[in-house]
Amino acid sequence: MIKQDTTTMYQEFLEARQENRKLLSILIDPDKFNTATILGFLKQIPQETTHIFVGGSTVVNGATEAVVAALKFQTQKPILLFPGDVSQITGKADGLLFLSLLSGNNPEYLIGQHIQAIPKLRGSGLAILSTGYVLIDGGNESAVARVTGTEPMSQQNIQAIVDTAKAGELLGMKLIYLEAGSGAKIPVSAKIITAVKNEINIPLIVGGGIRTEAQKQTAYKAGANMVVMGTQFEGRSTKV
Ligand code: 1GP
Repeated sequence: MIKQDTTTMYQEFLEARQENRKLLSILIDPDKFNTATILGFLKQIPQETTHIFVGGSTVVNGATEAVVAALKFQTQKPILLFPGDVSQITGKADGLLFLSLLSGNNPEYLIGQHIQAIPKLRGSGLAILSTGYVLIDGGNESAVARVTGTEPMSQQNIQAIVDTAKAGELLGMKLIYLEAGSGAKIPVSAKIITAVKNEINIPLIVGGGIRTEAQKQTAYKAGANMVVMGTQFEGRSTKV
């Protein structure tokens, strides 16, 4: 497949926002994924899946690239890296969510890993989507909070979350990702999603703890342009 350039990849997000089309991304954590089950996995994910994200907070070196390479043989869906750190960046994917953890005050995840990534990104052909990543309390400790050493934002403090997302937009970020953390007990509330959506003029991604159709629809109705689901489909590819 010919790699999409940044403009084409981002255009899809912009159009979805303008036309109120819903995007669905299924997240694969390479540490929990068995590539031998890939065909069955792809058959069982929802038909309306538009994107596949690959990445995790802690992934063994090389595992992300192996999963991406295997996926590229079996699906035409765009594969976007969702990396926990620089080691997970591979030019075999179509694009990269270049995540800056705006909710935390850890410089390593605001700008540090990003600088280290540049030699890998040079000439990689990856579509790079600058993403303001906002970690919100999902009712249990998330791997993101643990690995980055940052505190999630309280779901009660809606204004602070809105202001954080807006700051990301004004810094030039192309997407905002509201994250309750993989396996969150409580997904990001509809109130928060709507408040952020009403403030920003860029596409909005929401994930963490969304397991049911009803939860997914709630997020869309509240204003998410893309919903990300991971844990719900992990059981379909158990590592042996
Ligand atoms: C985590 O938002 C994603 O980064 C998906 O979360 O695994 O809870 O679906 P779940």
